[in-house]
Amino acid sequence: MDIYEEVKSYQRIGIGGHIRPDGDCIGASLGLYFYLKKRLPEADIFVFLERPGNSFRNIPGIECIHSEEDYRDWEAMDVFIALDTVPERMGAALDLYKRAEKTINIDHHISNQAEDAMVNYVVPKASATSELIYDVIDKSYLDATIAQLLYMGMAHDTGVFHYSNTSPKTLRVAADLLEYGFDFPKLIDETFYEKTYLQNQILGRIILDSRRYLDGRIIIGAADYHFIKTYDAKKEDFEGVVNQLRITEGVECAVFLYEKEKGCFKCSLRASSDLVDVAKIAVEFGGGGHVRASGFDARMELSVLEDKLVEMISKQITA
Ligand SMILES: [Mn+2]
Repeated sequence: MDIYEEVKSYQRIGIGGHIRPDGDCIGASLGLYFYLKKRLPEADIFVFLERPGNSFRNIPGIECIHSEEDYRDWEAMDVFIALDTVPERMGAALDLYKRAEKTINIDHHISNQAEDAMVNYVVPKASATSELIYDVIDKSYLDATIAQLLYMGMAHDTGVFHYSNTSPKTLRVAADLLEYGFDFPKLIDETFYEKTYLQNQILGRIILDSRRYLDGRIIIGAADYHFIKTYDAKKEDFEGVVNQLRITEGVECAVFLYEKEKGCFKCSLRASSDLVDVAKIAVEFGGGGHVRASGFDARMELSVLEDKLVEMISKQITA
């Protein structure tokens, strides 16, 4: 796909991603935004994402993002590019996506069936949607701004280039992006590693109270409504918790349950080995994701949900 060819004849171009945008979603959206602005200076280009977390405060273009809760009054886009998401997970921007004359979908999620948009570029083996943006742009327009955004997206979705989705191509693309010169240690420290004191406190508490099953091959941590209220914590205060659980010795599958509203849990799953396909589990609950990282929402009692997950994961591990 050549994204410029797909959108060059349109005036109003919308770019959007999934709710609770992560580093890849933000990097891909803003990277593509700066690329298209360069190639189509006369076009009206908009980025629609829920407000990114505070750790992204210093990245280029962060102030250009529209985070309105309702777009029904907006004039329709001519073309809408959905990144790193299926339409259902786009939140308020779904309205603009639906009203657009042309829709384009670029994603690396295996659960994306690639039939929703008019033009689809879905490559599950790609490490990140940001890696796919690199594929669809003319490299002669790359600059330090675009490069650092795509690099950030790839770094986030690969756990800074160490998850199994990191391919030789991922590293070649990252190497090429580094050629443009930007402060990558600061970028990755600030957007990926840095934690607030509260985040560290919460992480400690959740690990202290975590539970292990199947001889320690499954670990589950949870933050119920009371916990969240006690610490006056926000969803971003729990970032990285599930990965910390996952790297516990002997763990094949880690689960983090977060009661986002009373009675409704957001569930994050991570697998350390090929014995568990966590995408399969998430899909059964109406969620999605990748073989080793997935998520879903469930309205269920914590103990019931936990038992159910332990049963499903155990079945896969011992199959
Ligand atoms: Mn992604």
